[in-house]
Amino acid sequence: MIKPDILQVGPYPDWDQIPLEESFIMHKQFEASDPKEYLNSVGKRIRGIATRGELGADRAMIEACPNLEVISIYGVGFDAVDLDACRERGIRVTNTPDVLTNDVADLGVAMMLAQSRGILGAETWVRDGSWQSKGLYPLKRRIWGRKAGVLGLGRIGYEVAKRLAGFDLDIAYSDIAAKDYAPDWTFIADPMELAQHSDFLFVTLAASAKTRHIVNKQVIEAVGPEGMIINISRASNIDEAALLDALEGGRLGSAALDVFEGEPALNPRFLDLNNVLLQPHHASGTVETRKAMGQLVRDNLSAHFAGKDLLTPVL
Ligand code: 8YV
Repeated sequence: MIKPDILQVGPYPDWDQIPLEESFIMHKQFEASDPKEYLNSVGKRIRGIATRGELGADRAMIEACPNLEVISIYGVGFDAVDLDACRERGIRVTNTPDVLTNDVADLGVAMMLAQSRGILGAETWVRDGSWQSKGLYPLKRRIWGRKAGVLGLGRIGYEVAKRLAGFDLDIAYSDIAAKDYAPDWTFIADPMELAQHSDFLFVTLAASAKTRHIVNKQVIEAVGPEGMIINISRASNIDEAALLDALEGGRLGSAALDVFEGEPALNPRFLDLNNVLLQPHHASGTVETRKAMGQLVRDNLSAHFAGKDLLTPVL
């Protein structure tokens, strides 16, 4: 069988790269010195794109590949893929839901715990000798018994809330409508009211043009000087400039963030703040989950080229 030509937008671990190359001709755009020129040179051959959640595929990339049939995303988020451009051309799109849900939820809760209890600062306190020279570490805030708000009770939000229930937090959530699978948690439709209610606001909703800056200045300030915002979704869900202003001005207590506008570069204002926990977009970054994601990327591509049903279609 002739191997289909696939445009590869970003690198994968060897355990994915090797099997990908066994089944497909991989064109590694990310290795090209001039990615645009590279795309123009291989575009006509390309029948599939393998990309990552945060890298996506924009209209220019899709248009440069006139024979494109399928885009397989290594990630659950499809906000960086131009779905309109895909619809116009009948291009199929797949992602990797479910396999990463628990790890993303784990990291969100771990970030809340780490930030609330000052775990990173406490580690430094031991290592730099402050424990001996200065004495006891400054007191931090408890999490149990306090109020959590989950903005977006989809797969990931649900797993976050389930974990928080295990930590004895009082749980409320916002979504388009109340969920019958969440009878024990309080539904608060309005994100602003949810923020007012919450000591910890978890941002777990899938990003789209509609959710851009859903966490705006008012929502951020409603969480307040004692509150924390945890973002394990996409940076675009929060007005980052307003977030920085509120963190700098003490109108928001703290934040724990796995995602940033323009990542991996980030606004240098974050680096001067000691009330924010910064993580390098690695919520799904465990060996087990990444292997499952890579397998699903390949299985979706193989299914498409074998004329079978896609395993996890977006479009
Ligand atoms: C990944 C993601 O970190 O699932 C997503 O949408 O952004 C993440 O799981 C990313 O796609 C890996 O590069």
